[in-house]
Amino acid sequence: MLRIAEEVSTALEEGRAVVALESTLISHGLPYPQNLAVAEGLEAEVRAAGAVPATIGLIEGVPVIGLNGNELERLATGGERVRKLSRRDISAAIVERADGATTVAATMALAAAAGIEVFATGGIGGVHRGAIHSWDVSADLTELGRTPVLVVCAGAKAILDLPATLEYLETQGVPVVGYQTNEFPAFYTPHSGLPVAAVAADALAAARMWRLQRRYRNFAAPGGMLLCVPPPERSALEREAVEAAIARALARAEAEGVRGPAVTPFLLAAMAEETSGESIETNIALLRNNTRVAAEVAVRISELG
Ligand code: PSU
Ligand code: MN
Repeated sequence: MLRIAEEVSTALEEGRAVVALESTLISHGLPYPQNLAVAEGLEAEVRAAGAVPATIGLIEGVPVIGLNGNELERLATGGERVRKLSRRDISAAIVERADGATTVAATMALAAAAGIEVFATGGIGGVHRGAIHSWDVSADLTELGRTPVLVVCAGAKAILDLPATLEYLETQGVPVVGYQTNEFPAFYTPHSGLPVAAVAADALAAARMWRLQRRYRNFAAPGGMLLCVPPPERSALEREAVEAAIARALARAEAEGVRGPAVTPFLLAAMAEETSGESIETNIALLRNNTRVAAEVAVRISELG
């Protein structure tokens, strides 16, 4: 049912560290050719930290855990032909033999099915601004409530309603842990002014929390954990400029009537235009940083056994 790359299945059998990576950010979150360079760069970050990368996506209807170079290129260059797949879309994509990029929700589901516990992304989806009218709440949040994967991110994307996103994560029973910070990061900037539920001082502390959450899953959180890493200071955007750019991006989405799964890719592309490409530089820097932390945590988890 799943095609697991040999390097990945061997590492899993031997109890070595594996880090899952998603493909929606490649196909729909970043423009070509930067997206392909990022996909390859993130795998290199994982390897440099001593873990094995497993980028996840669907190729001709087959869920692949550990895409090869040609497949990464196929998803990076496919544009609109590559579907954006949340968990609910997987079975239809298999039946129709489609190529698909997996969101955080779908990547978590496939990673867990393959036995991978750690996953790095940029920023998770969340409660959209105006959700009180649109009901647009990312399936990433409900997936975190039920699927046991440690997701390393820079918080939720700042285009979202961050206080509402934290409330929803609380409702879902998801531990939100700050990595060397007591503040929920705001994706493009390290500061949201919102508190996290717990703090991990280093990779070992995060690994211990995850191990205990799994050991005590019958009475502690049964699903995922969110480990939130602030974006590197040197690449962070200026807070007021970000808010102004978000306001313009949201106004454009509203004017063009963008709805559903198209909203997030539209807003990320609009943010890139509104910041003359700076948002992309920040996004890439935080992806690399999150991926390095995820690999360090995965190595610590494998050492704890
Ligand atoms: N992180 C990034 N860029 C992205 C995403 C995350 O830096 O494009 C993707 C993830 O795949 C996430 C999705 O699951 O955005 C959220 O989409 P939605 O709001 O439709 O659930
Ligand atoms: Mn949505």
